[in-house]
Amino acid sequence: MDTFETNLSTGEFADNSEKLIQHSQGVDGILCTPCDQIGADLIAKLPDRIRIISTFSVGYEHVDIAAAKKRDIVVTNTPGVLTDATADIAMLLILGATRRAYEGERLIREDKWTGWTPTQLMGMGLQGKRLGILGMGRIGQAVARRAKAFGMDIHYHNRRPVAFDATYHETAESLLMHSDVLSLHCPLTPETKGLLNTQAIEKMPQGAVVVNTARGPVVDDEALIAALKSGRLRAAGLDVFTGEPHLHAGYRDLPNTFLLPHLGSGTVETRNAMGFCALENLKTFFEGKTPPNVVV
Ligand code: 8YV
Repeated sequence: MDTFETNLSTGEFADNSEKLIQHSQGVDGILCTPCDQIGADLIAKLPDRIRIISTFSVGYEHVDIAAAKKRDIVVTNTPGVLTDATADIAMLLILGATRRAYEGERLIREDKWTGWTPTQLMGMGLQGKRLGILGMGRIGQAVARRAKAFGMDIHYHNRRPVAFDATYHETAESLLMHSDVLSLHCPLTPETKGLLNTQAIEKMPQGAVVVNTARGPVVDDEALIAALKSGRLRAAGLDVFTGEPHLHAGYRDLPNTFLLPHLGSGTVETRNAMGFCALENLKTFFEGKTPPNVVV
């Protein structure tokens, strides 16, 4: 099997489709990441012999699935192996945002801590608070399991109810109304793009917290920043951003944001497992079998 060189670190390939096409000459399959934008235009220009696109990620919004299908190109992803690592980061964001971790860190690093006081940097406790999970797939459920151990009351919205002991909301609107902390776990689709906009935020309880480990564009940045600035929302914990790595500068200026550079799956164990999973998809395909994680 020939191989395809991919950029595993930055968004360099996002506007570099010429390089992708150039590298895909003479090979049969592509191993990519969400940094590689593989849209319909690019797929149309790929050599005929390309038969599979294996993405090193669970999300596959960067590949135009309809265009791949049209050309009979198989698309595979790496679900399952990054569930726990991503759920851990969601909990870190929930804790970091509610307990004001960034503000505390900054006090220490800037040497501005003048000593313990009874009311210093008081955060929001999780016990008995409602965690709203938007998208109750593998990762959503793993977050729910963890949050239960923190005493949270779990609510969720999903296209269909799942076998999980939590309160199901038929609409996203109802979930928003009942979320003291909202954690996003839906895929990025035309339906979910900009889902958390001003109108949606207005439905949330005063002083609620938003956490995003899904995809940046699910959130309307201007709306979230305005709500964080005004105090309508208490805090946000974000691991993903629109236009990564160039996030909206407004997030950096706010004390009530806890920000991470897309670390959801960033453990040695998980990235290794993702790599093996992506390779297994390629290997089984070229052995003439159906790969374990076919999207198309
Ligand atoms: C990956 C992710 O680390 O798998 C996904 O969809 O968002 C991340 O956890 C990233 O996509 C790099 O491949």
